[in-house]
Amino acid sequence: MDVQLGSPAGTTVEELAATLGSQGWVVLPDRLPAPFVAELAAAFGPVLSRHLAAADPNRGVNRHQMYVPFEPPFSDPALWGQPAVLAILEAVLGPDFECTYYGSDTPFPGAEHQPAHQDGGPLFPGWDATPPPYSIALNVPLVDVDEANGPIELFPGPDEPGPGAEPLRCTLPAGTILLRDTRVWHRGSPHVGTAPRPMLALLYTRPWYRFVLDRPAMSAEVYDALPDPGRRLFRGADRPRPRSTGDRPRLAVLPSG
Ligand SMILES: O=C(O)CCC(=O)C(=O)O
Repeated sequence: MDVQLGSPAGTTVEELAATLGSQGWVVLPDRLPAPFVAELAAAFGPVLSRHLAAADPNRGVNRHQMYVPFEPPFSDPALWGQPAVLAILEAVLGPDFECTYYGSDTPFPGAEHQPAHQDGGPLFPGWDATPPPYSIALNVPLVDVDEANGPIELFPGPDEPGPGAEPLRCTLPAGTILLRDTRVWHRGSPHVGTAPRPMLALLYTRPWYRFVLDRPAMSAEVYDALPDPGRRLFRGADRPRPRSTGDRPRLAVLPSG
């Protein structure tokens, strides 16, 4: 789908990047268009059903982390390559960042509070300084998130939140783009609604950072056909090649003597 967010209304890329850098998260003023979000949601349902048939909850009671296949409509650049979003990410992560994770989080009715956690900890634990961001999560809920269906909660500040800490509850319309530094303390909140709350989660990281979960997987043909800047963003993707076309490159054996 050929959709491109406009320049952020009333807010510049620089201002949004500055907010992301200083606060740790930013909600973008423009949402993904409703027809594209509906297409994503319709495709997500069957993928989730297949996952549920084979997997137990893996992020707490009634809560599933699931990889999202790099195939239409999820592989559409409208999701991973919005120019305004990439400009914000470049301002925060530098020019060489990659997309290193393609997944989702879905709490179901009955899901409970998660413990507050970071998706990526400090790079140098114990060092009394805050280095610039090294990885940013992009979250897009595929349904309207309200007080009932388990909004993600974000805690301000660099430190682990204490018992009385007040989080921001991200009640967001479907298609909203939330960018958050993976060092931000956060948690899933109880789901007391009636239907699953799917939220896509992509990760953009500086090139030297290794995230613990699997990278996006795609065939060499899909990778080679990616429009710019996809081949840069997904250069570290898992790209199995059919054996008949040769295996991964190996070190050359030099003739002796
Ligand atoms: O989906 C959510 O609300 C948050 C999920 C989360 O932070 C996690 O599973 O690590």
